[in-house]
Amino acid sequence: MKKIMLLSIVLLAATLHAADKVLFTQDFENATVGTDLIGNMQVKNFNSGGGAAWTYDLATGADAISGNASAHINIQQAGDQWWGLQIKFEDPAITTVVKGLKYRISFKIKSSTDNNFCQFYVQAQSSFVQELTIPKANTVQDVTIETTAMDNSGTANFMWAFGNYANAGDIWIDDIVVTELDTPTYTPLDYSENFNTVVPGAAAVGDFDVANFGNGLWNFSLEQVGNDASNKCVRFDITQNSDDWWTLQFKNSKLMVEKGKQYEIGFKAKSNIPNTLLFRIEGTAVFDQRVELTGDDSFQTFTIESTPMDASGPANFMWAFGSPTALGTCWIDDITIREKTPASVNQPAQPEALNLYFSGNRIHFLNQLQGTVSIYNLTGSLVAQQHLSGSDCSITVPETNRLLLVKYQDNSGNVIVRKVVNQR
Ligand SMILES: [Ca+2]
Ligand SMILES: [Ca+2]
Repeated sequence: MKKIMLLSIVLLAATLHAADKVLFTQDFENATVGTDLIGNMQVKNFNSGGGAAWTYDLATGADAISGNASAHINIQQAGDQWWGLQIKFEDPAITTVVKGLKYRISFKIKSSTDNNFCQFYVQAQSSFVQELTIPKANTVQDVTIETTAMDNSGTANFMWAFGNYANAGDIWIDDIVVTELDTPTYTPLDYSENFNTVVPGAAAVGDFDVANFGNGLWNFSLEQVGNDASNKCVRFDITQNSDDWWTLQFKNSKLMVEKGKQYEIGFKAKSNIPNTLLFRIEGTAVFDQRVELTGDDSFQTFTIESTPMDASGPANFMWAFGSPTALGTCWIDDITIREKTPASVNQPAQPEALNLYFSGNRIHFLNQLQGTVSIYNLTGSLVAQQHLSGSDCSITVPETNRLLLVKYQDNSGNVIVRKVVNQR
């Protein structure tokens, strides 16, 4: 799946783990330019027949974007194929990747034009691709890309592809570092969006895509909530709909879920008329729940608990406004998506955990106890009771009893009952 990610977002990438391993670096300081080469990077036009044309060299001195030398290309024509113009590094001794591991690629890049564009690939052992917009001209930008897990082990190539894009010009690249990431430690999903600071795009609000699958019409915008200028929500004006639930979708496709986990989805929604929408999780499991909106123009708060996921992987968290949502205006705010914390289950204490003996006029407890011990005789009368804390405790009981019942209740309410015979 291709995703466009602005550089400012990419900058938020994680810091290095302790066991991460740097695979290769290239700062071009000692690089030389050869045929289809800058240093050990292949720089090749595969699509001159399709109109692609570029030159390449080292930018040095004041023209370098880091240190005294940087890779530089000048694209005259991007051609008609994405794969036409490639900067690529592939070396079996260096770029061997491992199935299941992820890789981080960081580099500096500068463009002579606004909104330049390339695609970054890790090929051969994965289908990873990241579309990369370089929004601002003549500004050196630090980019960090983190791949998905590799599908296979073996030699991979790390590639910047510049073909088939109208906005060409000069590109400088430097300080490339490729790092193999240690097996990621699992962190529970904990996502929230209050829409107060997001900037809407043509078909997205922050992390959420606003999708129209053809048979509907709607507009979306950000709208202030009440009198609080700092509080925004998303407004949807639906003017055409279809018989399909999937026509109009508001969804976050960037989240990963774990097999067996359940998710709690919180949000606020309102509608100007009594209305209904469908909340849906798609991907590793399909989970649906209808949401009824009263139409009284005040936000209702919803909490939805999913069923356990069938598998680990990417999932869509979706609010669908197709049928039977009626035409009208709906608003959404304050979305939270969190892994459900398992309720703590009181495990019944095991009878063998109660290690005791009865001797003389005392019952001795040898193991760690935190709770109340009640002693009954065989007619059911309470003969002694005491709160015990710690190990090596004892309770005094009437010596006349040969057989007693010991009831131990721990502080969580778990109960063990044992018969105990006086050893004298
Ligand atoms: Ca350099
Ligand atoms: Ca808000």
